[in-house]
Amino acid sequence: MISRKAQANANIALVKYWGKSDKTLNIPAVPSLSMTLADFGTITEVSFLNSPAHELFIENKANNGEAYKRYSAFLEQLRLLIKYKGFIRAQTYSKVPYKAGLASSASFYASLVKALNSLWELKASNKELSRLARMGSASAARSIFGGFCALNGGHLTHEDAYAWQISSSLDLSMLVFIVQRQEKSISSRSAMINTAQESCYYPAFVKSSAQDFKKAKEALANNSFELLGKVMEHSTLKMHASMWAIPSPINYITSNSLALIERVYLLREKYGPLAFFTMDAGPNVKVLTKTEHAPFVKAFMSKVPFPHEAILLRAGTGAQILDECIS
Ligand code: 2P0
Repeated sequence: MISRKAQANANIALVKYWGKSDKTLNIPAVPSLSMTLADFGTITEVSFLNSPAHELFIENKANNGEAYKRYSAFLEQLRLLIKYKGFIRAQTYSKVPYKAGLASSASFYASLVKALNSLWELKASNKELSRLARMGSASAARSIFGGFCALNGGHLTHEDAYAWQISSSLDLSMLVFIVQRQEKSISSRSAMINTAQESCYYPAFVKSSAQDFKKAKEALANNSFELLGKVMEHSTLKMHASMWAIPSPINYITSNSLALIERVYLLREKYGPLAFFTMDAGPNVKVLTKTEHAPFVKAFMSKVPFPHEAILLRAGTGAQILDECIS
């Protein structure tokens, strides 16, 4: 059986994508900027299937639920684009907890597209793969690339909505504090659509995102960790504030998340701007620091009085084809 296997790492947004300008093509309403993490991702193997439907296996278990519906709809879009009529089986294995605000869909769709590119012999560039991955999950466009990565947003065509790598000499690490592994009650997809439709703060989030994106790019170009950290926290809090400003508010922040945020504030008060926090669509908190300060920051942050896991991750590579096959 012909199969192809690819690996892609999760990425964490420093400037957040939240909301879509086109739901069918899945085009983000705002530009975003991220860091791809090392050794924190998903492996997906794809093969041709002689059956009347696509198949999806997550951690060796056949999936017929929401994940399958989304995967299957995505494959239908791809098949139309590339004019392919057959069906696909995907088997996927991940180090990233599912639906916990830790970018599991980004690493899945990036690895899926990378593997399909090889299986279908598309010979597509990474720029083109980022467009395709975006249709599965917009943040996946950024996981095609390693290091720091930008993704276009706004009223764009499919052609113009792609991701690209941004070079910087900053050597940063991300401390991922897992305070909850359970799946979130509301998916980021529903939450962002709801926010865009209902939040009185959302227009301000959209308007100010271009400025955040510009500042973050400048910070990377000038190796300014402090500016990058400040922009990241600003973007994070605006995103969450916009979710709170809905008649039926969406809240991902728990008391443990807040305790971690306060500990970051305390760290800065005592030792200066060594670390900045971010959060996504879940209660887990990520702390950005220079790699040289990471062990100190981890030890300081870990003194919070509740159970948690702290994973220290450096910047990682983009999506890659793996030689050996799972089956
Ligand atoms: C991001 N998030 O920029 C933002 C910040 C979560 C918070 O992208 O609907 O799974 O599949 O395009 O990419 C999570 O949403 O949403 C996300 P879809 P996605 O990383």
